[in-house]
Amino acid sequence: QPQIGGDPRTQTLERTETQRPRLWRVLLLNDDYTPMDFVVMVLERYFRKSEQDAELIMLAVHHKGQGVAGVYTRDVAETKVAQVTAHAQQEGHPLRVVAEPEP
Ligand code: TYC
Repeated sequence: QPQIGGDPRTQTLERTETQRPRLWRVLLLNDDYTPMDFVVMVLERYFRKSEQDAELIMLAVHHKGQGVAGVYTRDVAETKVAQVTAHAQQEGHPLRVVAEPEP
């Protein structure tokens, strides 16, 4: 429906479809020092994984170098990165966590 006011030569068209936001992967990166138990705890507490899933993901990161901890909208992904990085630093672990957009 045409809008009231504005430039009379243009009109705004309504679209009822909503766009889905781009999703971001939160990746855990392997290192030689962070204890396996700490990584499993992180996956359970911050990424809501079961103990079994957390152990599988941790081992996959340990062997392959990196792995997906979870997929979220950008704000949530960035918050996870900040929270986990802060927790790891508090415990003196060098764990690296990053977010990247899904292709
Ligand atoms: N490689 C670490 C170890 O042998 C364990 C580890 C797994 C560290 C996953 C980081 O993202 C990581 N203690």
